[in-house]
Amino acid sequence: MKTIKEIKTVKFQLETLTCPSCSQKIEGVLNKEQGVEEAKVLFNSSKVKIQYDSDEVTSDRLKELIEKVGYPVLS
Ligand SMILES: [Cu+2]
Repeated sequence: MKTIKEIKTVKFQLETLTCPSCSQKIEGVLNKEQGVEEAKVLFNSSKVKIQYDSDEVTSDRLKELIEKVGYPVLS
C-alpha cells in the first residue's frame, strides 16, 4: 500500500535579509535537503516559507540549516 505523504508548511521570520545572494543561498541549502518539497525566501519581509514532508525532516532541522548559512531565525 502506498503511503500518502503529509506535507507541512512552516514559516520562519529571519533577521533582516540584506542581500539577495544570501537569500538564494538559504533557498539552495533548503531545497537540497531530503524531505523539502519547496523552500521560498520572501526577501522583502525576510521570511522563509518551507513545505516539507514531516516524516523525512523536522522544522528544527530546517531552522538549523538556515542558521548554518548565517542568518538567525527569530521565530
Ligand atoms: Cu549576503
